[in-house]
Amino acid sequence: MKTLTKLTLTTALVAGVAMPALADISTRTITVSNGVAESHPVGDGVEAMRACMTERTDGAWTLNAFWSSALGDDLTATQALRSGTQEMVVTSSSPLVGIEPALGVFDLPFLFSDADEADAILDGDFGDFIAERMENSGLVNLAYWENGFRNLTNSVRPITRLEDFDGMRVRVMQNNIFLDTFQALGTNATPMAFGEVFTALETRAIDAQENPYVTIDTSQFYEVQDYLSATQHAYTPFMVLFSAPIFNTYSETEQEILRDCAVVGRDVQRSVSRELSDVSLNNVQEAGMAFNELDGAELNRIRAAVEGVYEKHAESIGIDVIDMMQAELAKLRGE
Ligand code: TK8
Repeated sequence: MKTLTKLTLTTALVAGVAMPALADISTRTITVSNGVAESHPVGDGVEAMRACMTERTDGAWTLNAFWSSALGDDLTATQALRSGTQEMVVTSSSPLVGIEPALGVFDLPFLFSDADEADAILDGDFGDFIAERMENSGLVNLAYWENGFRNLTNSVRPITRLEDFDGMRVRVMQNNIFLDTFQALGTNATPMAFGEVFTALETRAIDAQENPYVTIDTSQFYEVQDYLSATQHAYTPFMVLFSAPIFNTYSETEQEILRDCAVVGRDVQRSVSRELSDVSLNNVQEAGMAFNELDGAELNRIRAAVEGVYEKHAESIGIDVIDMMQAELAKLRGE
């Protein structure tokens, strides 16, 4: 009797009678990895994306998430996407400049003045242009999520003026623009994958690192760092990347579900990120970090010290890319 029912159902499915709306949706397990902890707003974004997928596929898809670099760092995971051995990663754009040099534009110091500006650029023509470039490298960018404005933490002294950076051993992302920015500030900068940062701070192999408040909080850097200074020196995006070799085997309906659900996740992720930012700033101070802001005149001196980074990297990023970014920003600023 059981076999008969199954047979009937199979026949109906093959004939396209049953569940016509789901006809081009297969059962799939999608792996997504990230370097941050699940309590980071990326966790909320992934959860929203999962709920969206479950609804749209009627439960045919499973989204398996791995946190805290459990599957390796951002760059390793991204290479796995390119070779088709992993579906998805939520990664900072910065470690991927070796794959797509144009991404370096997002690493330029003091580029965006606020989150609205970042959203407008990332969700507009410029973001689309970068996404198209990624496809040449076997990567489909489903959406831009928020990493955020970055701030320096260290175990030596509060950064209140330009001279305070002097000689500090700072971890930077694996990215030449960050490396040069921090060298220009007088620090001893070392590129390192995110997953190694906590231990390097704990063992005092390095003195400092820079990340948004939510990351300093959710990765518990307050346990191994004493000072937090609001340098706000760069805004870096997260990219929700999907493996192009795998994406190309999905039906059009499935591709649309991926894109739509990444945008659903984006809206949740960004709003949680912005709500949590102040909470995190408060948390890390309660955990013992000394927080300071920098006065305008000092911030101007810091900006002036890193100005040369733009010119030094213009050619490798692409002069056309930087011009396009500047033109878009001028438009947004009504200049
Ligand atoms: C997490 C990283 C991290 C980034 C960094 O995988 O490396 O400092 O800001 O959040 O992408």
